[in-house]
Amino acid sequence: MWIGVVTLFPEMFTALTGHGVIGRAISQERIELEFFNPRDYAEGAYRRVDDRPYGGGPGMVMLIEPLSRALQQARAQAQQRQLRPHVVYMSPQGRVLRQSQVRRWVEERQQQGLILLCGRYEGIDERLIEMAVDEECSIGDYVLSGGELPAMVLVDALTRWLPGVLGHGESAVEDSFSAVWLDCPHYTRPPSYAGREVPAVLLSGDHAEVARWRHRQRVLRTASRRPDLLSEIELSTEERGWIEGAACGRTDGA
Ligand code: 9D3
Repeated sequence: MWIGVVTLFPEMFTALTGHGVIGRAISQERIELEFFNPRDYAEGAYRRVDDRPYGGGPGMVMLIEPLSRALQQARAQAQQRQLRPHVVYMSPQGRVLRQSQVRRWVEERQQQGLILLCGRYEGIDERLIEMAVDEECSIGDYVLSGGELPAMVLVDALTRWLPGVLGHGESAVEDSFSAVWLDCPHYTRPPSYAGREVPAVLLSGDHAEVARWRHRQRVLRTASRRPDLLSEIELSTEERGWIEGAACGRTDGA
């Protein structure tokens, strides 16, 4: 999957490209990131990329021309590869990213690629959004300093779904399960630490009982910590029973 990134700070992306599964996916060319810096298309001795907002007020707005030229370069590179990428503007005004959207993008855009537009300052000129942006994407309701970290979040989330990126046992399909439910608790050696024991069922060797225990933990944790997620889940009778049992104080599954 080809991803063009329009950013004033391409160096930030080494945090993503130099480490772990994403670093490996890049060196294996399962994903290709190409950067386009509006600064390289800015004019004058100062190579300005921002200016004061019409109407006044604090902060600066990214100039449309350097940004638009960088975007055109990205489109030209995509065209050379016979790609027709969507342009996604990382923006606090966008729809909040969810795992379902990540999956959709992988399915829809894997063949055609994506161009991610990272804003700085107060954002970009609205006319560029109207003219060139297909979708706006936020990663959540908190204020960051620009679109680079959100773009890295998106690339990380997308890359995990590409064929061959995750090994056995850490399949993205299995993770989609944990996109619905919160995860169960995990334990490793030693079996006893500071007087705290690993739950006996995990040492029992009874795989069916382990699976049942883990599923019940996922359900109970989701119900107590993220009840908002339950509205999207159709509960089985057993799952409903676990939740109602916990609500009246039982944690023994009875
Ligand atoms: C006065 C209003 N500004 C706050 C200082 C609005 C504002 C402008 C620019 C808020 C954030 C940003 C920079 N953020 C992003 O570019 C961004 C972002 C985010 O801040 N949170 C979650 N997702 C995203 S995607 C892009």
